[in-house]
Amino acid sequence: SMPRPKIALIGAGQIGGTLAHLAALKELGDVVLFDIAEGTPQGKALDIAEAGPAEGFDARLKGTNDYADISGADVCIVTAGVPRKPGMSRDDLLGINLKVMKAVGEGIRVNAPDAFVICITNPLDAMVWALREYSGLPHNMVCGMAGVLDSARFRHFLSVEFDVSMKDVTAFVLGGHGDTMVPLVRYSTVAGIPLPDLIEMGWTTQEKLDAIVQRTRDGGAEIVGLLGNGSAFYAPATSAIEMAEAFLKDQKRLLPCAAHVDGAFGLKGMYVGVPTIIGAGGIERVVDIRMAKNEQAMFDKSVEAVKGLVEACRKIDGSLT
Ligand code: A3D
Repeated sequence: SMPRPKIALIGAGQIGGTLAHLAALKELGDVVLFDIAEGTPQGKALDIAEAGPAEGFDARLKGTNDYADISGADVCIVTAGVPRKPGMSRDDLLGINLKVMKAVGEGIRVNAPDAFVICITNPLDAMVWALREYSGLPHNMVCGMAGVLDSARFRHFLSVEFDVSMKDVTAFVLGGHGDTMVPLVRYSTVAGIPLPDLIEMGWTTQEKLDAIVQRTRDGGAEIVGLLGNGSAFYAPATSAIEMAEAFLKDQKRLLPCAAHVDGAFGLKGMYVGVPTIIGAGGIERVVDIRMAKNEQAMFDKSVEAVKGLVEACRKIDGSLT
C-alpha cells in the first residue's frame, strides 16, 4: 500500500497550527510541526492528534525542534518568522525574516530536497525568492502563497455585495503581496459574468467596486488592526492548504501564486504573483494572460516594489546573488 504523504510545517505559530489542523481534518497526510520554540510544536501536535478520535481522521502528528524529523517530506509549508503588529508594513519584517529564511532554507536543503515548498512568511515575494536561493531547490518546486488569499478576500467581499454564493464568484489578484497588489476586475466573475458586465446589469456600481478593490488591497491590515496582536491565520492557512492539495493530488489547479517567472509577462527570473498551474510537477506552468494597459501599469509598479525588496535582501546578505 502507498504510505501517506508527509507534510512538514516549518513554524508552529498561528498559521502553522491551523495548517496542521486543516491537513489532519482533510487527511492530506501525516504532519510534522517544526519550530525553534520548545514545547509549542509538540503541544499543538498532541492537541490536534487528540481531536482525531472525535473528528474521525487518520493522520499522525508530531511536533519537533529537530530538522531531521522533516526528512523525506513531500510538502513543506513555511511560516517561520515574525508577523506584523498594528502600524507595521509587511516590508518592515524583511531584516528579521531574511535570517529565518536562511536557517529554514538550509534545513530544507539538507532534509527535504524533494519537497514542494510553499512559503507564507512576509514580505512574501522577497522571502520566497530568498528561501529558494538558500534552499537551492528547483524553481518549479518553490512558490509563495498570497494570490489565493488575496483572491479569496476579494471573492468574499464580492459574494456579500452581490448576495450570491462564493462558490460562483471567481477572482484574480496578481502582482506582489503588498499595497501594490493588482486585483484584476476584468478577470473576476460571477459564474463567468465579468464584473464590468455586472455593473452594466445594475448589480453594483463602479464606486462600490472601487471600494471593494481597495478593501481587498488592505485586507491584511484590516485583520491586523482588529486582532491587535498578530495577523490573519485562518484564511492564510486554508489558502496554502488548497495549494498543497493541488500538488499532492495532481489536480492541475489554476491558482494565482508567487512563482518564479522567467519569460512570461516580459519578466526575467523573478518571483511575483502570477496565475500558475499547480500539479504533481509543482508549478507546472505560468499562465501568461493578457493585461489591459492600466492593469499592466499596476502590475509593473508592483513588480518594481518586489525588485526593491529583493535588492534590500541582497544588501543585507552579500552571499545572495
Ligand atoms: P506566528 O504566530 O508568530 O508564528 C511564527 C512562528 O515562527 C513562531 O512560532 C516562531 O517561534 C517561529 N519561528 C521563528 N523563527 C523561527 C526559525 N528560525 N525556525 C523555525 N521557526 C521559527 O506568526 P503567524 O503564523 O501568524 O505568521 C507567520 C508568517 O506568515 C508571518 O511572517 C506573517 O507576516 C506571514 N503571513 C503571510 C500572509 C500571506 O498572505 C503571505 C498572511 C498572513 C501572515
